Amino acid sequence: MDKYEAHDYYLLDELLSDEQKLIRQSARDWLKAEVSPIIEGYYERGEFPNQILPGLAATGSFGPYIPEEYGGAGLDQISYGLLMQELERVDSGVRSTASVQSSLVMYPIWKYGSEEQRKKYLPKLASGEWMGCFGLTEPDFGSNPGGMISNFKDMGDHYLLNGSKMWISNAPFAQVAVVWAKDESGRIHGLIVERGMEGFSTPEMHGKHSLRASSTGELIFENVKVPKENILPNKSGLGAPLGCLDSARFGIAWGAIGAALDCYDSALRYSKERIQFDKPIGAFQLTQKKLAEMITEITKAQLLTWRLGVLRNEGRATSAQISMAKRNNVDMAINIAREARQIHGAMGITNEYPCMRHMANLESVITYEGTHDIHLLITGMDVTGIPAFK
Ligand code: TGC
Ligand code: FAD
Repeated sequence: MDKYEAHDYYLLDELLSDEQKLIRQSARDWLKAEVSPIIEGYYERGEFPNQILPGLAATGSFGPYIPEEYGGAGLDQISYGLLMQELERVDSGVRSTASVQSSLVMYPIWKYGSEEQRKKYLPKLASGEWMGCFGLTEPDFGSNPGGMISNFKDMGDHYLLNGSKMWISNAPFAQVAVVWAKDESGRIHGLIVERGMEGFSTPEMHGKHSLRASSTGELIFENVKVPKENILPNKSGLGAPLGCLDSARFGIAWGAIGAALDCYDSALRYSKERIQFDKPIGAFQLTQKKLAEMITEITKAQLLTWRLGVLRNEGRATSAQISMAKRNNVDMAINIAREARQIHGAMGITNEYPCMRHMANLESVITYEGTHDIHLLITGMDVTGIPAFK
């Protein structure tokens, strides 16, 4: 049974609207009833629970901020953040699926797509009838996506796409892929590639010790004929995919707090129940130090993301501010998962408690959407004005 209780040490709920709290509560109730009971099994088997897709869509998690005219929920950025927090409280893989669908597939179609593309794809993506994936990373170009070699040629009545992408969330079951590739002049564009196009395949990647309840694959393009109307017309260059990453990284900054809260909540409860040396382990100063530091770090992260949400609602959040929150909050969450696992002793390594699963998941989260060190360098560049990537 999912005994999770939310923790709000600085009464930040007072800063939320009734609508934001309602959206969060509905998602929490649905997740407790439908996803918590099954997630460990799917994680162990290394499968994504496909049957939860309609429920995820009903919570508004697919395109929370996409306007209602395109099938989205038309919510503000803080609501989006709260939804990602609830999803990641249960599992980072579940949040990943929603992040990719919303920020990496629906967002570019909404922001950079034509009106025809918006009408064709967004409602089906919002309802979960179609799932999408986002192909930026290549086998030899991870942190440095600008070096990508996937490319397309203008053949007159269509584009001819060649190349490959690796580590792509949702790829094995997605109907639609937003793929970033270079034109003949070397400029990066987004193309919408659909399952069934000849020469396009999506083999699943196996052997992950992390994010096991999320499906990850490759995208392979062998002379794929992409119709000309499938290019995203309104933005090109590396800034286009990086703009999508801003939205996804914002969601991760909120989501990581969910994983941290779940670990803290479990450790706090366990520390009051587990007796050693005739006392609950929560009575020992060393356990209290761990718990006190956890709730302090969670509270700081909650404040950071709340302010970031306000700035994003006002259109004032910078990419570097989002980077800082992604790096800080994921690092905070992974450290809390490790400490919480220790408070559970040997039981902490079992699937009766969520800490080890969160800890393993967060190893992916600290790497994808820009590694911890890349985000550190983004902050370094922002404060000095000097890029240190190359
Ligand atoms: P650089 O020269 O700095 O920038 C190129 C152009 O992009 C602009 N730009 C941005 N635009 C919007 N948002 C941002 N965050 C931006 N950052 C940069 C920049 O102004 C420039 O524009 P212009 O007009 O001057 O051309 O590029 P660089 O090649 O030096 O690279 C910079 C760096 C290292 C920060 C960037 O490449 C980077 O962020 N690398 C990390 C790669 C990454 O995050 N990949 C994520 C793949 S997707 C994923 O992981 C999904 S996980 C999904 C899940 O399951 O949740
Ligand atoms: P590399 O870039 O090879 O980095 C290796 C190490 O070198 C890292 O520690 C890095 O910080 C360090 N490093 C690299 N460059 C520098 C530098 N200039 N200075 C200092 N240190 C540096 N990508 C997608 O496009 N779509 C997806 O849906 C997607 N989903 C993913 C799902 C999972 C489970 C995972 C694990 C990854 C996913 N990714 C996806 C890929 C992810 O974005 C990349 O793994 C990430 O950007 C890092 O690239 P890399 O793994 O090639 O590491």
